[in-house]
Amino acid sequence: MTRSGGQVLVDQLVLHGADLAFGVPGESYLAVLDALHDAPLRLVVTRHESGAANMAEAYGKLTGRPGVCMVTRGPGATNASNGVHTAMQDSTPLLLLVGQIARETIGREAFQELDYRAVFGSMAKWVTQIDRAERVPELIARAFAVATSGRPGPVVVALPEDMLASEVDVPDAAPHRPLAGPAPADSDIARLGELLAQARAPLAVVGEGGWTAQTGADIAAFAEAQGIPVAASFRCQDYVDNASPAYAGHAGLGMDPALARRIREADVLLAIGGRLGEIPTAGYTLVRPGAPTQRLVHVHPDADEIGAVYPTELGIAAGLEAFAAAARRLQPSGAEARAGLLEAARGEYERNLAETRELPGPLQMSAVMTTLRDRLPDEAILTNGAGNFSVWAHRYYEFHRYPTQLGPRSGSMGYGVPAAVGAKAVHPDRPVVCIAGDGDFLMTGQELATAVQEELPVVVLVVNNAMYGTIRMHQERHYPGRVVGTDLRNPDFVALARAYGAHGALVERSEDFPAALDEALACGRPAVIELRVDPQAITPRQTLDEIRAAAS
Ligand SMILES: Cc1ncc(C[n+]2csc(CCOP(=O)(O)OP(=O)(O)O)c2C)c(N)n1
Ligand SMILES: [Mg+2]
Repeated sequence: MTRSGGQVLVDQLVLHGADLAFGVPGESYLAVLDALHDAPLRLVVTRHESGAANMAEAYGKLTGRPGVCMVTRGPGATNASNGVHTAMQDSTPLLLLVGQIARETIGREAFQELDYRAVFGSMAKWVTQIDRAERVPELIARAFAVATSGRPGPVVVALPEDMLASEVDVPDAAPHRPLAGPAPADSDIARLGELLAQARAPLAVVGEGGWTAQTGADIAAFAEAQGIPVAASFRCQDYVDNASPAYAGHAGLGMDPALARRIREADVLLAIGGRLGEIPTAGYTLVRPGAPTQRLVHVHPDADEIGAVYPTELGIAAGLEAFAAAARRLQPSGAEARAGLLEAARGEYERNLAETRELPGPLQMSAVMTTLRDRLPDEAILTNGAGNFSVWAHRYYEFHRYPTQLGPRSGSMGYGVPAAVGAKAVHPDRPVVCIAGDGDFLMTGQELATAVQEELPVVVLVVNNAMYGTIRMHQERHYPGRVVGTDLRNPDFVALARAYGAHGALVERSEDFPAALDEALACGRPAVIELRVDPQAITPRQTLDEIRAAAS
């Protein structure tokens, strides 16, 4: 029995477990679209390829399986590159399928021709092109394996259109079975016990790819028994239940100085997953590349990441779930000698959570976040893009379940709306709330049309301060009073939402937000709430004028 290359491809996606795909159609992959006509795989069609790629990225974060994104050659692929970059920085499994020009025209710079190995070479975990339809099962199986193994990441596969249209007789691949990742050696766990026995001020930092809810539960139990505070790496706040007595806060942008001090002064620093990158180390100042003052224990599923930036006292190349289970079984060692440490770190976290400063304007973002914290159930999913507005979300919201936070560790604006749409497609029964800035929202806000078309009732909060506020803040710090390129003259967000067929509401005072939120959550349609905030309220700690005065 023969099938088209496109049909073979779709059959492989389905047998490897894909139930959703996100994309913008193109004439370069008509045979794939045709195969989707009767496939048990829902295609969510977006209005821009960055929307599709970021929805697929969100799918990857939520399920641990590669999010599938389908785009056309040239401009379709370059538009999607934003999501590939985020998947790489965030260690998220992603499969970007690109319709490619016909094989016989390659190398002539034909219409929309690109060499994807070159374009995505430094952006993706692996890039390939499938030149013979007979090899689609083999190479798509490899794509699923590479995207999910070790440090998960994005894989890009170029698919020449004549290859997709050709008819072949080829068997399917075996369904992909994700690797559990190796268990840590007994000697490594014993050495960890020895290091902890001597530790007076240890701290664990959890983060990035390969996490599961079970990993989080085991790490919380381990940390509570051992008396080790746990910090969440940048935008990994849902990795451990924030109600755990061991949870000590978020090592992200706008980090609590008390937590920064604990990281800097830790005697044993236990990095569980993640890379201890630039953000959780406050620009590599809390942990020094080459010569950290902490005794570093780095646990990572990919041995290549261990020792890549910091020399380690103990490197453990292991699956995080296997490591967490072994750590939980470890006899507590040294916990009495550091009695009171958990309570002290926890106390700082709770103080930071409770402390709010009254900022200019009748709408306080801290009150908005407290309302969300009080009103949303534990399974609600929160998404955000990049901008100062996200600092309030990170500081004043609490997460209790993994995975419920979708934020770009790449720092890409425009992530929140597509991530929310993707999340709602995965979990239609859960509330999904996106927090966006006015600048951030308009980078991908057209995906509201996708939410309306696909009947995915997400709630988007647009924090409108009429500027690219983050950059204005940096401007005032470095070039006080010289404002260039950061003011925004915005559309009427409520009218814009309604034009899309969404619900729209404006909130200008803190006390009006709870009712507006309830209405948006209950309306059964995608909803936008514009939160009009005072431009002076630029961070939870300082106003714009204060930043300018301090710098002048
Ligand atoms: C795709 C992308 N472009 C540019 C930037 C640089 N950048 C970071 S924050 C920011 C401004 C964000 O403005 P807004 O969404 O209105 O949030 P605010 O800071 O005002 O709260 C910019 C331009 C970025 N991080 N990502
Ligand atoms: Mg803004």
